Amino acid sequence: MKKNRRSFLSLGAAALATSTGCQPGADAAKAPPSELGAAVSEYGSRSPFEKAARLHNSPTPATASSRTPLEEIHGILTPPSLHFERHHAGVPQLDPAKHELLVHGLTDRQLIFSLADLKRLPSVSRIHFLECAGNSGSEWRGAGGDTAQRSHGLASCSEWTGVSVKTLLAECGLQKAATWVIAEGADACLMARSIPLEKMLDDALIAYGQNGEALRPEQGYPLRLLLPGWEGNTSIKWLRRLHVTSEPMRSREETSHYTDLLADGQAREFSFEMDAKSLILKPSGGQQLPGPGAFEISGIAWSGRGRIEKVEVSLDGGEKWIAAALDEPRLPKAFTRFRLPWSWKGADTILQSRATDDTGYVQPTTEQLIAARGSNSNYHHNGIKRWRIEASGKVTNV
Ligand SMILES: Nc1nc2c(c(=O)[nH]1)N[C@H]1C(S)=C(S)[C@@H](COP(=O)(O)O)O[C@H]1N2
Ligand SMILES: [Mo]
Repeated sequence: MKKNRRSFLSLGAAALATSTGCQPGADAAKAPPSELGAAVSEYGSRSPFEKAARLHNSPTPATASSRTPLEEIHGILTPPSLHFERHHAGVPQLDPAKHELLVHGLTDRQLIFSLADLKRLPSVSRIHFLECAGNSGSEWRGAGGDTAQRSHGLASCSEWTGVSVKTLLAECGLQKAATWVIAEGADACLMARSIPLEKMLDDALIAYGQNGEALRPEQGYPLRLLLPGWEGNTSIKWLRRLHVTSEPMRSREETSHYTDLLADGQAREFSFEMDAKSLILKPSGGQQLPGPGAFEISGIAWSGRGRIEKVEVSLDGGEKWIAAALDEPRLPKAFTRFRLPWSWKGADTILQSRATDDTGYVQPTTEQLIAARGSNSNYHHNGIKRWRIEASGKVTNV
């Protein structure tokens, strides 16, 4: 990997200039601007030249979702303003001074926490991706979107700050029979999911912070449950209740939705973990290469079961696989950025990437996935994504 990187850089300035099309800087020293710039501001804004935007497909709040423009994001963190959204009854406007979280059921004490109460408890900050189980669902039918945003944009990655659910449950005291926790939101659909107590005591968070500021209303302001690595639907937003029980409630969201219908008519239920996945973003569908020469292939990989160990890239339709360099830090259940220097000769090319996580799980092809699970489901598609570079430099969905 190191060797590849060196040879990319050792092309030398002159070679790089011709291979990437950049010009030597003859009259670079133009006169500096003489006018004053803008004044300081209380809350920042982006340059008017920057146009990255969420893509939304639905005008009604009840079925709304919007997608992160993954191909325009640098590094591994998603700006809150570009975090994907999925909500089933619109975004409620909750007053943080009035919002409360009730913890009850099989606990020694029934407790109500205000936001101020929660902020007095020890806080933790961790970087994790969040991905809707339906992300890249259209790939089951080979109808994947023409861009990375369209096919895979229901995934984002943030630093989340809040209180461990474990800390909270310790405050309440757990009874012996407790095995499940029903989490309920304060939006009009009363979104509820049954979560095994084991997960709650492992790495579940009650988050109030997102990338350094308060959660955005779209992400569940003022409080959300955050279940690292699990299907996004379980990370209940606008969280208002944790009901400790001894069995799952079998809510709409875990029976008619978010189950995976197999070829034999049986359904997988409680398919919580998001399996390892990767995606090449540069280049990716909808982009146009200016012409043959040096490029950096770059993308993201993630696994709901742990850390990304390896990402391999194939430049020839899957014959040969080359290990890509992985950016540090490689955090568990978080996006990991991979990179591979590449010299495109101008020929029609199929690009694809394959992730391996630290459990040894290898990202399958869509064909392997369908052989195992049929193609009835909309959920949990983590198959290898292929992009085609046409001889014209146009990048298209395969
Ligand atoms: N209360 C509530 N929580 C919810 C939802 C919702 O509609 N209401 N949508 C779920 C779904 S399907 C997903 S994928 C994630 C999306 O989180 P985000 O909008 O912050 O990206 O929130 C989950 N939590
Ligand atoms: Mo979702």
